[in-house]
Amino acid sequence: MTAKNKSRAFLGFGGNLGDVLNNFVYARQELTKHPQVELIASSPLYQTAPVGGPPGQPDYLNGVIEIQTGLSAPDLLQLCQQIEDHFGRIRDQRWGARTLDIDLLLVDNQVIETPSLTLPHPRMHQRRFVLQPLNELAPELKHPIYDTTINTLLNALPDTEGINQLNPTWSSHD
Ligand code: A4P
Ligand code: MG
Repeated sequence: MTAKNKSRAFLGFGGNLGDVLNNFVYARQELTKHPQVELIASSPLYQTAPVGGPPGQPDYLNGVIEIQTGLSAPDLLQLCQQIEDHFGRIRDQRWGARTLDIDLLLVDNQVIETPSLTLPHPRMHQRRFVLQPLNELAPELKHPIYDTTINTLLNALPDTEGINQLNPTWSSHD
């Protein structure tokens, strides 16, 4: 927990169907409307090649936000899922194309392994589309299981995943 018993959390945004940038902006706004969620920072946005899933799906848009929150990790997940559902997200195919996916990447140093929530996100350390935006916000933050910084994890990735930083970003204000 950080100041005033609040947690510092990093959320990964991804999507590759419809007006994803608009969905990101709306979802970030919805999250921060919650009285117990405060936006701290937003990463640049990236166009990324799909990792896994069915062949032929479009490129993704990916980004990471940092928040401070009084919510527990399960309550934060529930809030994120409600926002995903608002966009008509249908969870039919694992790693399939989606309008909006919000993943809990890190919540303080919490390590959680339950059927509905794993923290840190179990695949974040392998993914450039997560580590590159996260590295813009918190390069020195340590992964609670690997005890290694985000910057070190990023630099250890094989340079094979297509990823391009985009301009414009979330809005003209950041
Ligand atoms: N769940 C468990 N832990 C978490 C967590 N830390 N954050 C559970 C969020 N959810 C968590 O997720 C399935 C279940 O995971 C949820 O019910 C939740 O209780 P989902 O969002 O419904 O389905 P999914 O996203 O298809 O599955 P999964 O396994 O979360 O996939 P990933 O790892 O999120 O990968 N390529 C690019 N370039 N960019 C992407 O953003 N994303 C994926 C999805 C694949 N390839 C991609 C991208
Ligand atoms: Mg997911």
